[in-house]
Amino acid sequence: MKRAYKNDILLRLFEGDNIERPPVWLMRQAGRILPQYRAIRNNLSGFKELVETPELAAEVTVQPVDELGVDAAIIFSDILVIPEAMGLPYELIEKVGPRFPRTIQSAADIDALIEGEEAAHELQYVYNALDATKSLLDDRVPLIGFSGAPWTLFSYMLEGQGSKTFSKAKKFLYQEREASHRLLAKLTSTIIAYLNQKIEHGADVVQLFDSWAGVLNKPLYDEFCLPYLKQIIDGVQGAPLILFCRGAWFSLDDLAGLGSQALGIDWNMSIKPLREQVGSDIILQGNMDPCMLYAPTSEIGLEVDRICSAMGRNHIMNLGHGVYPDTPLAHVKFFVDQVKKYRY
Ligand code: 1CP
Repeated sequence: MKRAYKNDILLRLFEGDNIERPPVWLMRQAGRILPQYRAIRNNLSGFKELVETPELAAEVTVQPVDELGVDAAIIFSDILVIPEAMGLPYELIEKVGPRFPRTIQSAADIDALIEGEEAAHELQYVYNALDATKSLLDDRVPLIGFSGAPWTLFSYMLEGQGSKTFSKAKKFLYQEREASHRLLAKLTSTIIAYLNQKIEHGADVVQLFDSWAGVLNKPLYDEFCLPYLKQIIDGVQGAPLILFCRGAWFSLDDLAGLGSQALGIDWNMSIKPLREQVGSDIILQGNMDPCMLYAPTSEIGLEVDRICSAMGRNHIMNLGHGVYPDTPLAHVKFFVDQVKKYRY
């Protein structure tokens, strides 16, 4: 059943209403920038305890709604819960980042992973966090659920951590083509089951993060990404989907044609040629440079207005990637308020 929200501007956009301004939220708004988040986080054994404790995950999910006045909440979790559910556990090392103690080395490692509904069933703590968030939100704003895209998760499972070049993961694509497809297919079936469960548990919109799309090129993206993204878009039912493929400017035409309701855009893409390329019907999300939030507020204001008017209607205001942890909170609030004052 559709729920009525006190602030439903994001959902009205997806329903095709003529809204008066773009909805606004920030990638990585939960955690990182808020002192309230740090206060909760500092009392815990670590990041994983927060992610795996539904009441606490719900609390930090709702913090940016209270503190920043954003038009949507995004569930506090991480993309790396999926590899873990499939049989490859991750650790989060303080001040360093995520690490996989074991990585995928061979086709046999891929065969050992579970997938689909069975893997998604392992993520009950995420669904419980959605349930807890929905009651804490009390119908104030819609809730966004998310997943990493197959290629981005594949790259962490091969590399064991972040990388500048992702050359181990790319080498596997070139050397172990069949095994690569098997892993991407297993990830795809898991992502579909997982996102559908999130929607069952109250996610109103879902976003797919293909954060490392930009290390590939068109032939690799065509072969190893687009078919799986298409399967996910077709298989996820009951909520609009935002597809954020960072750096995938080489495949924009294809991405716009996959059937998602919205495309996330990073700040390296110019709005005018992009709008001409993808047309005015698809919703675009983004694309302010997160670094711009360090600028004086007068300049942030001008940049918000410039982006909103260049995008035109069918736009969700956001950054072109996640907000940086040391961004001044007052500037983040200014950014949100400026969008809320904008009128078409
Ligand atoms: O509290 C801490 O110290 C841990 C830092 C942290 C946080 C706050 C990590 C580890 N993950 C998160 C939360 C998180 N991750 C959210 C929360 C909801 C939100 O507010 O948006 C989301 C959506 C993610 C998604 C995520 N995790 C992505 C995709 C988005 C992106 O930024 O491109 C990626 C690539 C990750 C992996 C990851 N998890 C954590 C870190 C530091 C990283 C990046 C590692 C790297 O490659 O360097």
